[in-house]
Amino acid sequence: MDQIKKEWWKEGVLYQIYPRSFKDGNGDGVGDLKGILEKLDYLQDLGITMIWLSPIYQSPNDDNGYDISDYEAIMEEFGTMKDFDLLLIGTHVREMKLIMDLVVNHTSDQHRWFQEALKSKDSPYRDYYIWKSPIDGGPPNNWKSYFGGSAWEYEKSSGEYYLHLFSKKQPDLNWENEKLRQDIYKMMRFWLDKGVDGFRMDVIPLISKQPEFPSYKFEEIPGGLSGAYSFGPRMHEYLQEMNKEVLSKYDMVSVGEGVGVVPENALSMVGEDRNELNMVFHFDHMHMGRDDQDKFVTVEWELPEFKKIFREWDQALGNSGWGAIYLGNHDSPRMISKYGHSEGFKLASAKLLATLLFTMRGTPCIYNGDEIGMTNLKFSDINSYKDIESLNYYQEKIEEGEEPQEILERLYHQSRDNARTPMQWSPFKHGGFSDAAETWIKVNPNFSRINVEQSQKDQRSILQYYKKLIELRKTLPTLVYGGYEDIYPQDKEIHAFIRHDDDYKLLVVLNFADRILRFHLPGPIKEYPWKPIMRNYFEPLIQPSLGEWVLKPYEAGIYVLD
Ligand code: TEU
Ligand code: CA
Repeated sequence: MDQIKKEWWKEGVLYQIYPRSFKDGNGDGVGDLKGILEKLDYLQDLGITMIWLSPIYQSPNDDNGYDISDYEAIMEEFGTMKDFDLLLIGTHVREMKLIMDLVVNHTSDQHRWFQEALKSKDSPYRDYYIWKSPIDGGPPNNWKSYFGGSAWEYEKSSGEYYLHLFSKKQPDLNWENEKLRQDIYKMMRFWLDKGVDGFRMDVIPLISKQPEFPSYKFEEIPGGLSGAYSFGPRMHEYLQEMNKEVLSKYDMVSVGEGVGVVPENALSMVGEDRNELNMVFHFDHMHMGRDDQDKFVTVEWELPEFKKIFREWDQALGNSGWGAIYLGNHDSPRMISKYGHSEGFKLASAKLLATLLFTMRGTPCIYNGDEIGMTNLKFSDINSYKDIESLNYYQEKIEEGEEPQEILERLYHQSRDNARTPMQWSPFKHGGFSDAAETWIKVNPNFSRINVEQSQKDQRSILQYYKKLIELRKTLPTLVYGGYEDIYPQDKEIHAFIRHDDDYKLLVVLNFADRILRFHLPGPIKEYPWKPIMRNYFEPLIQPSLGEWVLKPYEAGIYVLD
């Protein structure tokens, strides 16, 4: 097996910050850069080596910063470029890296380029976007927006439609235009020359569209919209050009948000020999547990499916690609509410999920708040929701005659706002997030018992367990570069796998059930003496006879072959 190339971004631990909700440094109820600067010691103490900031650029916030109106200015609510420079220095002096969110599939409709494009069909910026004439008096094809409705918006002064795969205030950029691409690369250099250490690339597989803009039978395409819109004919060409002109010239990391990426095509984007991107976030486990045709409808998921996804992805990326391992982000429900047990076995299940996160092969990514066990929040009315995707969905379903309570129940389980309630720092006002009268979105009332301050005092907290896991991963390269072997693939309740290299053979055993289970080590390894390195329970492991274990509900353990 050829040796995996060692890289700082493979050995590190990534932490995603949603700036709007992380910490309010100036008392206006909205998170900002000053607030993040205040918390850098917290992140360093946790053991974080790389911070990924969701977009902080100037934006009208139609999609909370994923609609950028000026790539080289800081969003007013978040602070100034000086605040950013201080944050970058603060990150670097603590020997952490700063990764920005690059959103170049689309801009805000308030971006200068789009405003210029609107002025005339002859504007040099007209072709920075995708315009089509009506067909039979309507949109040029049946493309749908991820946020509901058509992906085409009619612009009456020119009598043409423009494309927006997301909100109509997020017009798609035309990557066919060489000048546009050069302007994007120039902007990327602006940030990299400031010392930024990498980019998370928002929906990057969508940048190349099928030139004929054909209508799609979305229901017949695996992956639906993402399957149809991603990996277009020139995507690799664009990424290789970006790599040649920008990425390859800096000591940086590029991680693609891989909408539409599947095990079969992943290496074509992140294989070392491809000179495109370094690593990828895939979605297969995140799309588990929700209906393929309606993401807000929750469906049951089975552990063998979850294990199969991780096994297939580990095999697909193998030794020449690399993945980010995550269970939560700003677009999904809180991981403990989705995969764990946010009531009875909250502590054990949160630590079990963390054990998985830090023992898989791939760069672990913590989403802010998951390290203290933050949960979904049940809003009682639609006015508490802020996310455009959720609000559009609610409106669409009301118009279809659905009951408000039924729709709100779905939002409770699947809305992106679940992950966007303010970070809970203390048991005091607004969870220590802000001292403003009002926060931009409600704080989860459970901040009184789920908060950083409490977690720091309690040696048995989820936070302390994360710290130990991160420390363990940093001391055991086997957990970073070692091989991965699922030894219990079919079991519906237990996930057990081996991580191995020339130095160690490690066994990870995770009981995903909320009850006591007997576990029999399979085959040859049952005779081995396995010594526990770390477990999420403090009582001793029950091994009545070698090879058979008794696992408590949500018991997780990492063992070394003695
Ligand atoms: O999300 C892209 C993406 O994964 C969507 O297809 C996702 O399914 C969406 O959140 C609907 O569930 C990225 C950003 O992470 C997201 O916050 C932005 O809203 C979106 O792109 C547009 O920039
Ligand atoms: Ca603020």
